[in-house]
Amino acid sequence: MAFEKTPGWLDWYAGPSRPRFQLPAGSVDAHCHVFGPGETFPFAPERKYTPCDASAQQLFALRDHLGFARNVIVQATCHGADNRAMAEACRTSGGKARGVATVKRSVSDAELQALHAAGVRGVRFNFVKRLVDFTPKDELLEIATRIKALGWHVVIYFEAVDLPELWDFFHAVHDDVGSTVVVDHMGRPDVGKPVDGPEFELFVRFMHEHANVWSKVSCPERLSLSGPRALHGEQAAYRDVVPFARRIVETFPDRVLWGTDWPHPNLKDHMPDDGLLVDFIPHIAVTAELQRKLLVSNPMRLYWPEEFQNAA
Ligand code: 0GY
Repeated sequence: MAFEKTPGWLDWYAGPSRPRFQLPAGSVDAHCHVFGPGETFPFAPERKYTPCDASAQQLFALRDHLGFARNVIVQATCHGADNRAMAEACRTSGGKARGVATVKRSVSDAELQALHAAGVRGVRFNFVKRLVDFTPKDELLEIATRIKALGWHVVIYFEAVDLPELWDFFHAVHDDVGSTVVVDHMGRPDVGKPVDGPEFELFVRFMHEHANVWSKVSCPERLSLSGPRALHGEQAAYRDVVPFARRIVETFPDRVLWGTDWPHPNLKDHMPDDGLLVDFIPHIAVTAELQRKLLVSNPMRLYWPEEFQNAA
């Protein structure tokens, strides 16, 4: 089935540079997606955008080019709760990819088992209003309880202004259900505000008060107001994101993950060179030890616990 991309859609960057930063051996790109291809895995009728195709083979080629060993493939909203593209990508990875699914209350135990066999280890609850329709909290709590039995965790995506309203629900998932909770992109802080201002302080407090909340310190290209160019003689692209990500990495070194976010859905202004994104990492994880935790031991502990001892 042929799909027409959302007008103005930016395709992923086809000629990424080779990073100058050498990733530690065994590094995991812990947040990326596959889109379709639409001919094989049609996009969901309820989607809010129609992307370009971005296949598993193209993702694995990028993985090898950048120097990653593994991927965690997160279900993108354009596929709704149809996890076939993501699950098939995990299956064809030869054990080098795990997945995070989106499921509905109606999912059967057999379907959950099949996703587990494919490599899925978490579900994603999305609260970004431009991406998804509302799902009742009792449905999400029911899903969280069911997937806990499989040893899976819950990935949450929300924007910073919505954290106060969502706090009690996240607290229930963490404390009542007992799930590990992984936050996408640091809860999308407004990096135009101070890193020690009330909004980001609330996110830091959220992590302090919940011992099993983790954060992806990903997506500088999505959060940055200063953009990809190094300005005013400073070296880091996306430099306004550095203090936010660095603070989380240094405060919670054992609960952070990093991912490219390839193929970068819904970017409006520019499409990042994934090689340059990798070169951002040493600005936010400034020692070899922090880099090893962020890129190897933390994602291995969460997604490949059976191999974690070898990676630690
Ligand atoms: C991301 C961010 C976005 C999109 C999705 O599943 C998705 O559609 O996650 C976004 O538009 O902010 O993590 O890829």
